[in-house]
Amino acid sequence: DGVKGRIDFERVSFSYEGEQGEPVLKNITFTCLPGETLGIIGSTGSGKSSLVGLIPRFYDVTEGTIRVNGVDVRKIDPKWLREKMSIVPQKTTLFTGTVMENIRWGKEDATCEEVEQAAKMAQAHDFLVRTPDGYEARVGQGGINFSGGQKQRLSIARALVRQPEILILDDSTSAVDVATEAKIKEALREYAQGLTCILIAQRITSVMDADKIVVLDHGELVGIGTHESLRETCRVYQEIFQS
Ligand code: DGT
Repeated sequence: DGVKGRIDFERVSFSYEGEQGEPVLKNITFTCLPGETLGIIGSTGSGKSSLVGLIPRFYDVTEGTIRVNGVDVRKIDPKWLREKMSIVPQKTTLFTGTVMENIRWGKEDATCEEVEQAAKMAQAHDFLVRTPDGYEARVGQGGINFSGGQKQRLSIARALVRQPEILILDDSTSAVDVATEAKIKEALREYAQGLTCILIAQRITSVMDADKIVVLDHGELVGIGTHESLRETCRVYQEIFQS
């Protein structure tokens, strides 16, 4: 199990089908080791979401290779891949139904305890138990209207209840305050040991304590390293840091 949750990008380039011109990703190489947290940062349109979408094979690479657990993803059944990983997309998608049903979505056999544990890590448990119906509260039409940040936390709980090997958060804490975001990350470190985590973020504070950070600029990897090293060596990172 030494490679569980490992991700390798090897000279990966990618263009969306039928699109002419500059590729969306150009010659990207990096490794994310099992249990590591990898941050991805870069201006809007730099290719962050496209990059993570290649891992569960929402799209396939145009050139190069992506390996998950050492195996070329093109040789892996996408169904198996998506079992192993949870992606929280930028836009949360809750449906009309109870909170419990929403968190369980994708793992219908999860016990109430597992749902609660996931909600605790995602920092959703506390606000849920403060609502009159708790986990039985209805989401959506006629139900409780959660704030943007609360919906993001429910989406993260949904991702965690599946107990993935790889968790990908695509700007999923953008509406969550910095203190709560820090609590989520702390809970993940404490309870989800061995989980490989990829965090796309707009703000540096969201990724600065990651094991390493990939800096994207117009589809190119222009820096990789810790916050400290990038702050000294990567111009694009410095610009984001100062903005
Ligand atoms: P964000 O979310 O605004 O911070 O931007 P990123 O960094 O996540 O960038 P991404 O990967 O969404 O977009 C990179 C480029 O790819 C950008 O020029 C828009 C284009 N693109 C994104 N999604 C699609 C798609 O589904 N189809 C096509 N044809 N192009 C797309």
